[in-house]
Amino acid sequence: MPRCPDLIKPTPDRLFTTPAHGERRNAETRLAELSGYLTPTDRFYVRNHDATPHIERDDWRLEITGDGVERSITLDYAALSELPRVSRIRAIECAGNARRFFAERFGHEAGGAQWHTGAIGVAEWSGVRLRDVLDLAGVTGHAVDVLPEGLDAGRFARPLPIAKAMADDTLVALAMNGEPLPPDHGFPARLVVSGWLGAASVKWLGRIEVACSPRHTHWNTADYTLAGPRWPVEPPADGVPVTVMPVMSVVELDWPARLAAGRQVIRGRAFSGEARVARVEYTIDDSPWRDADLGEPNIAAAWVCWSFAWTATPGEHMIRVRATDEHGQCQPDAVPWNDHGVLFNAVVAHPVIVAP
Ligand SMILES: Nc1nc2c(c(=O)[nH]1)N[C@H]1C(S)=C(S)[C@@H](COP(=O)(O)O)O[C@H]1N2
Ligand SMILES: [Mo]
Repeated sequence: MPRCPDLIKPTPDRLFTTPAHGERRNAETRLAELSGYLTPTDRFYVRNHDATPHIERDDWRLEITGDGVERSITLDYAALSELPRVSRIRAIECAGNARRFFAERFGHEAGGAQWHTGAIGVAEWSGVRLRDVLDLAGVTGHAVDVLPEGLDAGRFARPLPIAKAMADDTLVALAMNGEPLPPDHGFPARLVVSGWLGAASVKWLGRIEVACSPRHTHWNTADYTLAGPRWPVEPPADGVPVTVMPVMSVVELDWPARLAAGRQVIRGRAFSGEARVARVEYTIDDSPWRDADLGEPNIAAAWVCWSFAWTATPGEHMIRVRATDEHGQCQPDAVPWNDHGVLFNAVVAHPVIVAP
């Protein structure tokens, strides 16, 4: 059986791993296989709640409806394509990225796919502004929430507040890295919601409701929330719905990494949902923290590439990295438990085995 029978794109061992409890349809990027600033589409992680649906572009329609628009409308692909074109380089990161570290630190698993740190990617997304699409239906001054719904079997849907929906960089993307969206990434149209958890970026858009009252779905009340004994509850949610992703860094090495002794350049990426990353520091085996070099470009809500040189000596080592964004938000040493295992952004010790 292939790694992900519910996906269309190949997910070879060279490019992907499978997170535990995420079999069939979740593929984690092997960060060691990154090179340029953007994540190539063939190695971009996939997180699906159902099998990738087969959608023909000519049969596809997008309905805009709800009590927050003056009239319901239905658009086809050609109508959507006539709106002004925009491109943005943005990350999409699953709220559950790095979930497995809850198990490591608390002794039991948080529910969901046990991702390492590879449930993040950065692409150039091209399409139209969600604002321009909604305006075709006449958004009223009373609209509160926008609820995009997917055409996959479970009709995945998670609402956004109207202000975020109307933001200049909230896109209905039709293309990824210069090519039409691949089926697994939402063909023919998906949202890209800058800086927010991946679940906001609904794939295979089929319907968008603009509502004058708050919307609630499974995915902002019973999942993708910070929930558990120590968290407040915002009914009808079981906790606090996740929105912006926190500052985070990843190392471009397998887990554990195997390196040859001698001079190595260690590389990685650092990301913050709302800001540019201002600083990346590292320590090896508890040496004093030092600054890594930051590359260009450094785009808010995308990521920055970082690197440092290291003379690796044979044996087992631990690399720790921590990023700080331009607002002074820094990766913590620990995060409190939450039942769904979202927003793990604590500093982790990356194991490295250096051969003699
Ligand atoms: N329709 C639909 N949209 C969806 C999902 C889904 O299962 N169905 N998964 C969401 C989640 S949880 C994430 S993290 C991102 C992943 O986007 P990617 O598969 O393009 O990397 O898509 C989001 N959009
Ligand atoms: Mo996700």
